[in-house]
Amino acid sequence: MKQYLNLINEVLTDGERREDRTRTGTISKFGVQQRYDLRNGFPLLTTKKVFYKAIFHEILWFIKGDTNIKYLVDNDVKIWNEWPYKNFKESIDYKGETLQEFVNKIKEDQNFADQYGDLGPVYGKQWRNFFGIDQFKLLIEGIKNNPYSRRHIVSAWNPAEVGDMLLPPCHSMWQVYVSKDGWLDLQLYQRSGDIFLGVPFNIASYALLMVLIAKECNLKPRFLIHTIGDAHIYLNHMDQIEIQLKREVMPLCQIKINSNKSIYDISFEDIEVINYKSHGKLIGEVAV
Ligand code: FFO
Repeated sequence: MKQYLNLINEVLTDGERREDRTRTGTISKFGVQQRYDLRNGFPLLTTKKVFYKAIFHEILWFIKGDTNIKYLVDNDVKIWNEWPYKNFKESIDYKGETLQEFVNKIKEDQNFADQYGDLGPVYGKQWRNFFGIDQFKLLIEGIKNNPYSRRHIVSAWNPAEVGDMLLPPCHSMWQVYVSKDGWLDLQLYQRSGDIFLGVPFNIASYALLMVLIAKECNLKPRFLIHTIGDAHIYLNHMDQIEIQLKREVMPLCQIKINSNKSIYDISFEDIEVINYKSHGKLIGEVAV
């Protein structure tokens, strides 16, 4: 995946030093685009080891229309924990619990999870119930019934509800294109991209989404076009970024869906990763 390293270089070369909401500090460039050809393999980063289990659970969680971290927590996926925890800390029920204690409570206490595990009307809600509209179902039906339409769009950005979300969607909208010989392309518009932590996840998420939609609609996945608004590298990720620039990219892995279930019923166990080779894990702190 040379494209990811190109993206890093582009931001380092053209970007500006900026302060941001989380007060971590970034180097940022506005308006970048990368193209991944899924015919060459599944775009899971090879310049660091990616915890893909989290990515798969997250996308299934979106498709289910779920917005509560309980499902993720029950499956040991930690990537969304910080935001509900921050919200809990600001509540009257907070009695000094650590993040780990908070997560254990989400796991063990359904009432607590209902009250403090929800992120608000984020991705799952908007995809499946945007003021009553099931955008995802309409998209699948649209691709099947009118493949060459220019309106295969799902928007997670609902201006009337962003204020109620613990974090407004980073990947805000996406469009599917069906080519005449049965290829499925997808373009994602991401308003804000954390290049070290989030972007590797976001690329693989939408690539998996393409694989799932293509299978459901009898098409073959081809181009993932990833457009990012504010593409930024957090200053506390700079060492990990430099290490990756020195690493050789490796051949990509493949992905296989081992079931004929509908896209609404596919489960984590049905998704198989084949031949994933990568360099070692790199740890970085998430900006909240
Ligand atoms: N907040 C920030 N600052 N950056 C982001 O990319 C995002 N996200 C969502 C929402 N909030 C964000 C959360 N996605 C990790 C990965 C994706 C995340 C949040 C955190 C992360 O820490 N990954 C580590 C560890 C994974 C693990 O082992 O659990 C890693 O990949 O090394 C953008 O979508």
